[in-house]
Amino acid sequence: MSSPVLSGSYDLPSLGWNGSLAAELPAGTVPARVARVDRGAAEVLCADGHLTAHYSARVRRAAAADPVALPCVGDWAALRRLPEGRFELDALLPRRTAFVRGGVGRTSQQGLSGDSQGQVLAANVDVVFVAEPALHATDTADLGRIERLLALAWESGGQPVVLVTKADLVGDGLDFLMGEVAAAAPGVDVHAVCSLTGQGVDIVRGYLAGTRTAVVLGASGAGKSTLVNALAGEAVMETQQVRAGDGRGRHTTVHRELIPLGGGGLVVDTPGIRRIGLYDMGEGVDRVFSDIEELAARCRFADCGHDSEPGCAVIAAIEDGVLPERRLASWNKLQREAAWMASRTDARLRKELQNKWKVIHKEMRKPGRNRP
Ligand SMILES: Nc1nc2c(ncn2[C@@H]2O[C@H](COP(=O)(O)OP(=O)(O)O)[C@@H](O)[C@H]2O)c(=O)[nH]1
Ligand SMILES: [Mg+2]
Ligand SMILES: [Zn+2]
Repeated sequence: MSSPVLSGSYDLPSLGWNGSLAAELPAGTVPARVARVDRGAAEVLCADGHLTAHYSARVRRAAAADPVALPCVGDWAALRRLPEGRFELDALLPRRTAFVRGGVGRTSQQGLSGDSQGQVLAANVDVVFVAEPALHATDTADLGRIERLLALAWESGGQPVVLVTKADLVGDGLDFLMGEVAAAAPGVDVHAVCSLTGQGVDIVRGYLAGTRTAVVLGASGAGKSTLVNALAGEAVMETQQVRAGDGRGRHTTVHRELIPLGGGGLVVDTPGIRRIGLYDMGEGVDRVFSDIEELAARCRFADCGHDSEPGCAVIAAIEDGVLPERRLASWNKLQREAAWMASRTDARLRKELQNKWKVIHKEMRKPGRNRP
């Protein structure tokens, strides 16, 4: 049986292939970029086209030991051609960046539950677009969602950018809205986009110059797939049909998927994630709240709790209307979550995680190792 070729052939450099990746490729293998994953197999883009490659026993074993070793969208993989002509995904090349989420959910007892193992949502991503629809972005909870996604984005190693989508829906309110969002995203570019009229789409495309790869995050219905289609110039992703009555769409995108854009660059569309947990987030949270960190440095007491202490620069900024009170609450919440996550996982292990896949994949490439 040969691997089903779903379409044509890909020019590797247009997918981001370069000399430093080539230097990591194990002998006798063929490079491919993971476009989508399913259980036990990945759809990959390579010189032989768009095909399905099942995981080798070695990849399955590594992933069973640590989910971080599981192939994910955006990964560069080494394929091995089996005697029957089929390709097997036999190793991952070192990841340049990785978008890792923690396994955090809620339980009635502790408020939070989770596991200490991260899950890689996308790899080798240069830009993380956080899409928030104009319709909802004034809502306090949604500014909080922007902050949470930005914390993850900073940790991923990619450049975070906030996109206020469906800009056509707010009319004159757009300037105010953009100000609110910008205040929740210090040091981050914020752009208004309307995928229907094309407003802002070229600005978004500008982040994908050359062979840069972006991931689009945001709630279901934020307009992510519609934006991806606008970037591609054709309907590559299915978008939601608006339901009669409440004007909201239904879930459509169910897989994370890497889409090479005709004009250069690649973009990963994602389904809406209901609640995305932090993972190894300390620095990401600090960056999202850099304005509060700066204020806190000016508090009278070094250990100020920014609650009711005298000489608190943070409280003073809230009283002066410079800092929204919501932001202090959001900072406290994400810091607690980051600290809780850190307490669940060994600090040394978490540090190691950042480079773990490099080690794993070096191990995986040793000839003869882990062979049955
Ligand atoms: N008014 C308006 N509607 C949009 C815009 N972009 C997307 N939508 C609509 O919002 C709904 C959800 O879009 P979709 O791209 O499927 O959202 P996703 O779940 O984030 O992928 C669809 O009905 C789109 O037609 C926009 O810029 N303006
Ligand atoms: Mg979608
Ligand atoms: Zn203080």
